[in-house]
Amino acid sequence: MKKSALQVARAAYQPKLPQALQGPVKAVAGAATQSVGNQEEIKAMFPNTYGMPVITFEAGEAQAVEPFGVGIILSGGQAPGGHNVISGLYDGVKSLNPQCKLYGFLMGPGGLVDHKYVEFTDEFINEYRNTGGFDIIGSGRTKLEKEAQFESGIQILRELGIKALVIIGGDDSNTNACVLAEYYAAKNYGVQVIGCPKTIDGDLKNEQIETSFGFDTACKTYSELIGNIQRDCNSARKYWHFIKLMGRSASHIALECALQTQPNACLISEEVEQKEMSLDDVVTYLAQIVADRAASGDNFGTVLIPEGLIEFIPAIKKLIAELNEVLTDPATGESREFAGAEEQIAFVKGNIAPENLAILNSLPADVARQLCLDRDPHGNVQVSLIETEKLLSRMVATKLAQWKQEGKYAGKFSAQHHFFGYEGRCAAPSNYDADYCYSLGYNASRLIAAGKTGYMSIIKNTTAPAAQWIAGGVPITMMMNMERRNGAMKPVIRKALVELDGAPFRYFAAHREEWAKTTSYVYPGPIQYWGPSEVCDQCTKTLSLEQN
Ligand code: FBP
Repeated sequence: MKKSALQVARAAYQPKLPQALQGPVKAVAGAATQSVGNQEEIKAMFPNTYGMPVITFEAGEAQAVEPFGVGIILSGGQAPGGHNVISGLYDGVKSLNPQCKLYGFLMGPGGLVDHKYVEFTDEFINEYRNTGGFDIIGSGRTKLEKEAQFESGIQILRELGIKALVIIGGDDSNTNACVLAEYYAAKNYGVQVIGCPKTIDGDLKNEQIETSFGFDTACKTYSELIGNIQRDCNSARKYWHFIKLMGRSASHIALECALQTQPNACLISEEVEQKEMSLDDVVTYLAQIVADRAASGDNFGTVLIPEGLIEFIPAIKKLIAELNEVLTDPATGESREFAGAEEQIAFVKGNIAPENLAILNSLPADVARQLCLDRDPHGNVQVSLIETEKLLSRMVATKLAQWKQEGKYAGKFSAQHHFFGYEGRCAAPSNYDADYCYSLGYNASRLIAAGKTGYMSIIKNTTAPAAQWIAGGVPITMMMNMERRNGAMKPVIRKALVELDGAPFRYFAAHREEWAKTTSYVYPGPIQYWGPSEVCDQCTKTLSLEQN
């Protein structure tokens, strides 16, 4: 593989590890845990993996370890740092015994089911250290949830002598990891399952998980781009830039980018829902900002829009909930099959309540169409395919035209549109993500050696220097509650949405009026890998506000 000069220099970077992982460890167990909700139901569904304690690693005595095999899977959307989780795990298992083997299952969970794998070697791993992407083994969204898949998996795990499987994924994939851990434990198959918190969306976090990996690098990449656009915007002074940002559901990415770049407006889906805003309320809010700036002679600006916005507008949320039910076959719990998109849309329209049909019909045709079409394998609307940035700017233009006729507005409105998502998911990991991910992977090897299953690898205290980071594991059942999915109640990891009483949102809310009126843009520039620590080693503003 031909490498850029940056890649060559970056390959030599040795990610930092917490002090506790720099030598032999002992696992210190805390008190028994409970799930965050529906405790009796979750306990009954996970009799072998419920209630386990949180684990913290401390310095311990070296012990001889027999060689063993480990398998790893990358699941779901790409996130910067995945390769470092794998290299950390590789170095971790080799440090326990150089005869240990690490296998990667190809193209996501499907690789386990279909027995497609590679064995990692020093040479292979070294090619990918500190690089972005998931291309080392590829990723996929196959949902690992059926007994037949688990049974197919155990065959290859036994054949390869694998005693532990590490699944790198978001909330859905880690939920499935927990179901798999429980299944293998119940069957006494002797295979441990360990999860690892990944997603650029930043919504897999809680008391035990400070942040999901990739969020830091992705937000820094988007913020660089937004900063560049803002500088262009402030130079030409003739466009309003409508910028949609990834993050399927929660608005953490949009909020973090707003904290880094100080745009004129940033919508937060969770606030839109809490205030019960309609689509028209959202449009009026943005049009007012445009009109106020125009009154001061500024016919330019930037608006950040979270990808999942549409799902949080209460009337549309109700519509989507009914669409999800209608699109699921109650007999099988699987998605209904249709001959084509038109048949699917006609079926939906004929089977939803009149008030929801009215909402559907009131939406622009392209948005309505996307809402009626297929979900991803986890049952989510594919929000990345809905062009909310264009929808909103179109509606703002219409509102401003109306205000112009009424003599309430006299400015010029010309819009540009952007969608930042895929641009940041495979960026070379920032120092934070490079260190955090390597530590998560290395730490997973210690959870395996300690015989744990149904745990997620965790690294805490990450706003401190890496040596002071705290390594350990959290039982996945602790993060679960029951939620309605595809027409039935399911045990799932609770998603972390933006908390409106949390420090990051409060900081944003305290400053947004000023950012709307005055042009207070910040231009963060590109991620730096070498240089002063205050430039290279900063965590996200979200994390720093949350922790301090
Ligand atoms: P994960 O939750 O799997 O990490 O993926 C996040 C994400 O990047 C979302 O932000 C986005 O909505 C979605 O993946 C896009 O999915 P796809 O890669 O299948 O287009």
